[in-house]
Amino acid sequence: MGRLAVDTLDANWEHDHTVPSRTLYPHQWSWDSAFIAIGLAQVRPDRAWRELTTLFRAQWADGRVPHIVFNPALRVGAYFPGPEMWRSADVPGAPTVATSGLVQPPVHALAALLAYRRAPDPTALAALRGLYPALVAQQRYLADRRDVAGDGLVCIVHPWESGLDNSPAWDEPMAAVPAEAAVMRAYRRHDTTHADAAHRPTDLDYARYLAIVAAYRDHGYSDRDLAAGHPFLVECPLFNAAFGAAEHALAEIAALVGDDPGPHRARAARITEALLRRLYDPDTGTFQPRDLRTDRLVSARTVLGLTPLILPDLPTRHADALVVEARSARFGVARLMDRPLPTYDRTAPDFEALRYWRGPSWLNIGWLVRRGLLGHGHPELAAGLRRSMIGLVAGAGCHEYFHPDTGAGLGSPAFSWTAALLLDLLAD
Ligand code: 2M8
Repeated sequence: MGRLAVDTLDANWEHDHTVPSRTLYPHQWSWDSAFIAIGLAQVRPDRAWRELTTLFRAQWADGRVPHIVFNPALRVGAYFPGPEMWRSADVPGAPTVATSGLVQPPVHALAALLAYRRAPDPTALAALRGLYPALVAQQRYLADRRDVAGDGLVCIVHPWESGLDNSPAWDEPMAAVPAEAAVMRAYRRHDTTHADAAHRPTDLDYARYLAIVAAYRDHGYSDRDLAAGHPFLVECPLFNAAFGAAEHALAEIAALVGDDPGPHRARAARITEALLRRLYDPDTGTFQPRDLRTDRLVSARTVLGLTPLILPDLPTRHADALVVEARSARFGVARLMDRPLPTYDRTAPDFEALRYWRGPSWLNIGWLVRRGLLGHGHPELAAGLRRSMIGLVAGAGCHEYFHPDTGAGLGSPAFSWTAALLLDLLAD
C-alpha cells in the first residue's frame, strides 16, 4: 500500500510541484500542496520543501497564497475556470505566473513544521528559515485584510476557499447568491468530463461559484469594503482552526529559526478565543460557520464543526463536546469504526453518499480530526480513525474520496493528498 502511495505521488510530480490529480486538477493547489508535503517528507524530503517553496513563489505582494497556481505549459481548457477567468495578470502585486485570486485553509505552517520534524537536518532548517517570512506574511494577509467583521476571525469570500466546495454548510449563504444554472451553457465544465456529474457540484452551484469569482475579480481582488456588497461572506470553523493552528506552528518555527515565538502564541490564543465566542454553538455542542450577511450561524451539522479539535489550546469542555459530536450517530467515530468518517451528518435527510463534500469520506479531514483527537487525549478514538482511513486505501486505492457506507473509491483514482496522508498515517 505504501508502494502504491509513493508511485501515485511520483506519477503526479510535475517538475517542481505535485498535481492533485492528472485528470481533474492538473495545476498546483494550495492546501493540497501542504498535505502532499507532509507525505513527501516521509519518502522524498527534498520534494516536500520544493513543493512548498514553489507554492510560495506564487504568493501575492499582499501576502495571499493563491488557491491555484496555473501551469503555463498546459493547454487552455485543461481546467475550468482557468487563467482567462481569473485574470490575475491584470492585478498589481500578483506574480508573473497566472493564479487564482482566492485562498485556501492555511495548513502550510503546520505542514512545514511536520516536514522539518520528520528529518531535522541542516537542509530542512535552511528550507524552514526560507519559508518562515512567507508563512508569516500569509497569516498577516488573513489577519489584516480578511477580518471583515473585525472580530479576530478570517472571512472566506468563496466556498472554494473552504476547500469543502459544496458542503451543505454553504447552502444557506449560497442560496442568497443570485445566479441561474442556464449561465453554464456558455461554458464547458472540465470536471464533469473526468468525473460522474452526479458526484460533482450542480450547474446551479457552478453558476454561483462563477458569479462570486466575477464579483471579487471585478473588485480587483481587493478586500476593502467587502461587507458593502460581496455576495458570499462566511466565517468557517475549519479555515479559522487552521489559521489558529498556523500560529501555534509558527511559534515553534520561530523558536527554531531564532525569532520570537511570543507574538505567535499571543495571536494563537486570540484566534481560539474568537472561535469560541463567534462560532461555538452551545445548543449543538459543535462549531458552526457564521454567515456574515445575516450574522447567523448556519444550521447544517458538517464535519467542519469538529476540526477546531486541532487547536491545542481548545478548552477541555469544548473538546469534550466535540468528541461527543464525533462519536454520535452523525459521525460515528469509534475505537472500531464500522463505517468511515463522513463529511456531513449521516442522519440528515439531505445526506448524499456520492456527491463530493456532501457525505463522502475524505482523508485530509480524517487526518485533521485524528490529529485533534490525539492532541486532546483520545488515543483510542484516534487509532480507530487511523485504522478506518488505512482500510479505505487498502480496499480501494488512493482515491480522491470514498463512499461513506461501502468505502468504494470515488472521484479521481490517483489522488495526491490521499497518497501523502496515507504515508504519514503508516509512519505514525
Ligand atoms: C476541489 O476544489 C476545486 C476548486 O478549487 C474543484 O472542485 O475544481 C476541492 O476538493 C478542494 O478542496 C481541492 O483543493 C481541489 C484540488 O484537489 O479540488
